[in-house]
Amino acid sequence: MNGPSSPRLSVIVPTYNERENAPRLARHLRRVLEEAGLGDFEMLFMDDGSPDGTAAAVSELADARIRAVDRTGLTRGLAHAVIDGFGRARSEVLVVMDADLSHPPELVPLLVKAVENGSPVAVGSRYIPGGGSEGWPLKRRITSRVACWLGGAVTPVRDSTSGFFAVRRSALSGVRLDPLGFKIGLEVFAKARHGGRVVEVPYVFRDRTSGKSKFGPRMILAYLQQLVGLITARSKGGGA
Ligand SMILES: Nc1nc2c(ncn2[C@@H]2O[C@H](COP(=O)(O)OP(=O)(O)OP(=O)(O)O)[C@@H](O)[C@H]2O)c(=O)[nH]1
Ligand SMILES: [Mg+2]
Repeated sequence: MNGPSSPRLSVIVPTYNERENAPRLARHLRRVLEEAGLGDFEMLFMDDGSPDGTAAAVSELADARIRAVDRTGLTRGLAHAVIDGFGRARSEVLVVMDADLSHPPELVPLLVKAVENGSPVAVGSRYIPGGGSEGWPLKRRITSRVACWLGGAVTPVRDSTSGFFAVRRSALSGVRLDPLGFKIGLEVFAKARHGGRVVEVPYVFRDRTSGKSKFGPRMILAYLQQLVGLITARSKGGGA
């Protein structure tokens, strides 16, 4: 997959009804990457046929490095979209982030460089010194903390539910990722072959200012199911 014409990094962004946010993120991230000397990128917006026209809004940017992939007809869902993105991406360094600008584009060069410097996985982390979250109600903050604490059963990553990370493709080769629910990060942290070499880089999560959240009780249930799956796989000898 990785040939001489492959870009240096692939950024995979799952989107559903993010018409305002997705082009904004694309422009902002493009500037950050160019300024960091990482202009040789591709961005894949993995869209599940958003009725608000997200894919068309991304295509209007008319930059060959920025693509919207319309997944209409394929199984919908955040994890499905990201795993599909891993399959379509052409680079060795894969970055995953949300479209809603909760994940600061300025962190992406740090995550990429951590992976290029030998850490197979680099995670944007709210739960180490220097990290944090702004704008979330108490209920959401508690849910996130409990989810991360539970995630500790399968990975040493402190922000184990982070959806903002970079991973070396080779660390995923031969690894079967289950496309369950919302937390593809946890799946990657638990299963990628990183040998414990995981770097966490602090950032402050900011609640979305436009578009609607897709988080809900169903996501909590899916998370618990995912955890049980990961713990079972681990007890059978899988995982990093
Ligand atoms: N392709 C695809 N993307 C999705 C789906 N659900 C959510 N997303 C995207 O995944 C990212 C995370 O979803 P959010 O709704 O922001 O979830 P969250 O960050 O936990 O919740 P909030 O920050 O409260 O909105 C966003 O970029 C969404 O557009 C889906 O079913 N398919
Ligand atoms: Mg969000």
